[in-house]
Amino acid sequence: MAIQLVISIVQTEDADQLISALRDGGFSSTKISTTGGFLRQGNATILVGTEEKNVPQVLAIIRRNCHTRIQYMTPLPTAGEISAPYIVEPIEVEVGGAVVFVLDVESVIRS
Ligand code: 2BA
Repeated sequence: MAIQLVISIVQTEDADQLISALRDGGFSSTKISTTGGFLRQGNATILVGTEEKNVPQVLAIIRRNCHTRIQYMTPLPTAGEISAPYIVEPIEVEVGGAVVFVLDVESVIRS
């Protein structure tokens, strides 16, 4: 029986709904609080270990429950700009729905 690990990085706002939908679908999950390297804002990483044949169902649940949103970030001034008058213009960044990695699992051990 081939097991795969679905790692999905989702927005914090979507995490609880996603976990509930996974549970309704019969899937166990683990949520880890994480931080995106670009925006430096909190997000959530959801781990689901499941049989390979179930992965399309898990991906469909993720797709249904994770939404695209616009976030704003304020770029930091460079060294040369700090002393000069500096107008901060927030930039729009589209985030999500989810960034998903699917990995083969060598073994599952419960002890
Ligand atoms: P962040 O790194 O905070 O990135 C948030 C959003 O910023 C990204 O949304 C993307 O639209 C944009 N972005 C990221 N890096 C950028 C750059 N160098 N220049 C311009 N825009 C950039 P998503 O692609 O939906 O990613 C959401 C979160 O998923 C990321 O949060 C990060 O935590 C994770 N992620 C995305 N790609 C990843 C990867 N290849 N490896 C590991 N984690 C990843």
